[in-house]
Amino acid sequence: MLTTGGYRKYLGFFGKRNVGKSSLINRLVGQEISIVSEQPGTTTDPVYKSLEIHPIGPVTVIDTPGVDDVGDLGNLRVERAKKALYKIDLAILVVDSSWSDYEKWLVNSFEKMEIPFVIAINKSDIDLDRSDLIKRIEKFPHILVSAKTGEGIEKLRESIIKELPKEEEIPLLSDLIDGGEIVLLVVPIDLGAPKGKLIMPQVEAIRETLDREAICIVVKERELRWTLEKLKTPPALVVADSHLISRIAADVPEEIPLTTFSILEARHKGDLLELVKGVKAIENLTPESKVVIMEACSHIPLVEDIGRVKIPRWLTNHIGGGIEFEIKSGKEFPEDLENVDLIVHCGGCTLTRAMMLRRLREAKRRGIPISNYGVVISYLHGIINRVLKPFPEVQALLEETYNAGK
Ligand SMILES: Nc1nc2c(ncn2[C@@H]2O[C@H](COP(=O)(O)OP(=O)(O)OP(=O)(O)O)[C@@H](O)[C@H]2O)c(=O)[nH]1
Ligand SMILES: [Mg+2]
Repeated sequence: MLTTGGYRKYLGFFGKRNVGKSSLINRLVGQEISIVSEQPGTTTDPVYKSLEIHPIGPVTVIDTPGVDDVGDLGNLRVERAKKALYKIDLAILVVDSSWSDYEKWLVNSFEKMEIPFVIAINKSDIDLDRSDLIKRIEKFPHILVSAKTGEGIEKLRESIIKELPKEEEIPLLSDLIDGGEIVLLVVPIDLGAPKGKLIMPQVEAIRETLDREAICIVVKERELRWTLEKLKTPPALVVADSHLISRIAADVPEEIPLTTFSILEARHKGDLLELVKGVKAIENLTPESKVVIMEACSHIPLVEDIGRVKIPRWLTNHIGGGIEFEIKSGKEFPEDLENVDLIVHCGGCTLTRAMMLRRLREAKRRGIPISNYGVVISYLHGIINRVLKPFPEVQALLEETYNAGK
């Protein structure tokens, strides 16, 4: 059986008015979650409903208002449908027998925003001339269905599962080392460190090293140089905190791979390449730019808070003043991101990988560069190339991206 992994998927239903979007959703989920009527324009606001769809798992279904033609573009209904596009993992485009500029615009948007989609040709119980439509959509995944009789619904379900992006698990560091090798973790015990505890990435790094049957050595920054001198075999990897990285890089010989907990987390939880691409936007910032600092949790800010104080200060010094900073915190990805030139996201320790990837996608679809605290700090300290060395594939892709953009 095909399954899609454990995280919540967002499915968006789109299409013209009265094609049967709401009816199809109700049929697919086996519940009356959306109002159906023969009156076109029944659904006026997107309807969000979270539920389990067997065997897809936890899903949030978004029923969007229908739009009659492309002349409607720019009106409120389209704007609402458009917002749903940022969020979804997969789109279901519902059509009857016609293919208008609106459907073309939707498919165009799906392709541009890299949203996988399935076309559901609804009302198969009615005899309609669909030959022209089929010719136009041949190359896309499409299923003939009837919300009324249930015909094709199982096929649609299978197609949804097939097209949904699959989850990929990326370890924190175990793929960077071999059994028997040494991993050296440099852990600051300062005012920011929780009393009597190590923080999550440090604990995970220890656990993964042990699972790999490698050797984990944990030191504070003061003991680093001495430890390196004592070791007969140099470590296969040194991992340090971003905010100490310049000092630590000076103590670790160039030939020893060095990275930061944030870089490891960025890869483990999100998409390191996207976050590194985002950091390049710093060079396009001007004193008129707007930067959003995005925190996934609403913690009580520390006096020298990394996101609220230090990063704005370093960025301001780098650009030479004038940048407008805005702090956005909370689990929801904010909607009002007009004229934002860069998002600097926190490490996302309270988020799952799926949640982080969704946030990256939402930024990407809005065309806003996004990076994170750790990557930005390493960049602003001139150490990004060094800490990315253990990830030749990211460096290679990055070079490719830049060469293609030239
Ligand atoms: N014969 C037939 N009628 C259908 C089918 N699916 C929906 N309908 C009818 O089509 C009409 C519109 O259905 P809705 O589900 O409200 O359509 P919608 O796309 O959500 O419409 P809006 O919310 O106005 O955009 C209703 O009268 C439904 O009973 C189908 O498979 N066959
Ligand atoms: Mg509807």
